[in-house]
Amino acid sequence: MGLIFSKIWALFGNEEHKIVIVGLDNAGKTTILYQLIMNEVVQTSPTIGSNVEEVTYKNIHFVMWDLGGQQSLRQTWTTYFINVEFVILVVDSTDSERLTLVRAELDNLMNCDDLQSASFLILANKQDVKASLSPALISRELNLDKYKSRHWQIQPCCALTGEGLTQGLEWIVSRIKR
Ligand SMILES: Nc1nc2c(ncn2[C@@H]2O[C@H](COP(=O)(O)OP(=O)(O)O)[C@@H](O)[C@H]2O)c(=O)[nH]1
Ligand SMILES: [Mg+2]
Repeated sequence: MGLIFSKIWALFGNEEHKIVIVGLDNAGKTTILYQLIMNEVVQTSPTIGSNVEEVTYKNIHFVMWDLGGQQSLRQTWTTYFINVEFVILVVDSTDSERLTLVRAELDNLMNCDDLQSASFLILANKQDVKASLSPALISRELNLDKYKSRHWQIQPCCALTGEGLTQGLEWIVSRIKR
C-alpha cells in the first residue's frame, strides 16, 4: 500500500496543489489525512480550540476543517479557499441523520465564489460498517446530479484500512494531468 501511495504522490510532481478536506466532525477527516500522508492509522481526537488544521506534504498543501459545528462556512474560512484545486468532502456513511446537514454544507461550498473551478471528491467513508449507506444512496441524498456543470466524483472508502483512498487520489491525479 505504501508503494502505491508514493507512486501516486510522485505523479503530483513539483507543482504546488492546494486541497481542502472538509466534512462534519467525526466523519473521518483526520484518519484519512494520516492514512494518505503516512499510510498509518493514528488515534485521533477532536481538535480543541480550532476547527482548522494545516499540513504540507510533498508540495500538496492540505487545509482541513470540520463543517457544521459552527455557523455555516464562517467568514474567515473563505480565505482558505483561494487557489484551492480540490475539495475532499468526507462523509460518514453510517450517519444518515446528518446527511441533510452535509447536503446544505456541500451546497454552500459549491456556491462559494473561490471554489467555482475546484473539483470535488466525495468520500463515502466507513464502508467497513455493515449498516453503512451505499455511495449511490449518498449521491441521491446529497443531490449530486444537480451539479452537472461541475467536476465531482464519489468514492466509497474505509479510512481504517485505506481501502478506496487510492482510487480517490487517482481521480485527483487524473484531473491534474488533464
Ligand atoms: N469503522 C470505521 N471508523 C472510522 C473510519 N474512519 C474513521 N473512523 C473513526 O471515526 C472516528 C472519527 O474519526 P476522525 O478522523 O477523528 O474524524 P474527524 O472528526 O472528521 O477528523 C474515529 O473514532 C475513527 O477511528 C472508517 O472508515 N471506519
Ligand atoms: Mg479531525
